[in-house]
Amino acid sequence: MRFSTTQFLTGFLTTIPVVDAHVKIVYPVLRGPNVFQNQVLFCGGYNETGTRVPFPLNNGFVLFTTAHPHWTVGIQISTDPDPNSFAAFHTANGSDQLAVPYYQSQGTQGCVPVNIGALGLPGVSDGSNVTLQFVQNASDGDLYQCMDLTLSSNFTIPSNIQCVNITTIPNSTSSSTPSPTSTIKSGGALDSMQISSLLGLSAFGFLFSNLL
Ligand SMILES: *[C@@H]1O[C@H](CO)[C@@H](O)[C@H](O)[C@H]1NC(C)=O
Ligand SMILES: *[C@@H]1O[C@H](CO)[C@@H](O)[C@H](O)[C@H]1NC(C)=O
Ligand SMILES: *[C@@H]1O[C@H](CO)[C@@H](O)[C@H](O)[C@H]1NC(C)=O
Ligand SMILES: *[C@@H]1O[C@H](CO)[C@@H](O)[C@H](O)[C@H]1NC(C)=O
Ligand SMILES: *[C@@H]1O[C@H](CO)[C@@H](O)[C@H](O)[C@H]1NC(C)=O
Ligand SMILES: *[C@@H]1O[C@H](CO)[C@@H](O)[C@H](O)[C@H]1NC(C)=O
Ligand SMILES: *[C@@H]1O[C@H](CO)[C@@H](O)[C@H](O)[C@H]1NC(C)=O
Ligand SMILES: [Cu+2]
Repeated sequence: MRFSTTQFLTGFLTTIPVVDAHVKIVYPVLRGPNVFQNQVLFCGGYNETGTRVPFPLNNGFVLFTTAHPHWTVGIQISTDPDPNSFAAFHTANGSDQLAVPYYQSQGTQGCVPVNIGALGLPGVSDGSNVTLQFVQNASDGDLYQCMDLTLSSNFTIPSNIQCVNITTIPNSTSSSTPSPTSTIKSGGALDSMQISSLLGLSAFGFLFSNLL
């Protein structure tokens, strides 16, 4: 979803040209640079495998920030050396092969523990290549981001990257959420989540610090 200052809250957001507010993976590195409008596509718009980065075989995590107050996330896993379609993240019976089952939560930041070594996937061990596809389902549907990894039993995530959930939602978001009707009247460029996020100053600051 995209919106510009001229579409809404003119005068309040005078210095902000365009803001995209889907989801942003903080850790690990993505298959390719994040392009917000492509998050609705397979692997966030990247079909080709990227440069693999080391990731802990056990006790890793995926850290993300988001401007959607309420969301469902899950993490798919593929052992295909070049996973280039949703099917590469499926089990033999066509269901999603999951490193982390889908769960519902809320807040501006989520940290999802990922223990790949404990999944018992055939052939997956120290040194294996895997790809994770992070999926977030919130107010504007499914969003995808991929991470191409090489698993290592001796790799430690840098200590400056802290696995923390921030589950609080600014009070203003719940009290001043406009109706879906008013969202449509604004031109369809904003959903109620975006508007309510912008109406909360702390959420607004969050957008600047984390999503731009
Ligand atoms: C990725 O694959 C899809 C499905 O085959 C295709 O529609 C899309 O154009 C491809 N994207 C790129 C950037 O090649
Ligand atoms: C599909 O296979 C997975 C394991 O590979 C299993 O957990 C799941 O229950 C199966 N789903 C169906 C619908 O059979
Ligand atoms: C993992 O991927 C890297 C880079 O693509 C490749 O050089 C390496 O041989 C692969 N390792 C395995 C075990 O397949
Ligand atoms: C995501 O949410 C939409 C409705 O908001 C629903 O139709 C869709 O099935 C959901 N997808 C998943 C993977 O849960
Ligand atoms: C860590 O494990 C990898 C194999 O996964 C190995 O190549 C590397 O030498 C190890 N590093 C250390 C510091 O033990
Ligand atoms: C974040 O919240 C999820 C869902 O409740 C939970 O599974 C996970 O362990 C939490 N992460 C941390 C670092 O507490
Ligand atoms: C948010 O609301 C709760 C409960 O109504 C209140 O305790 C808290 O002080 C409020 N926080 C802010 C920042 O206004
Ligand atoms: Cu969004």
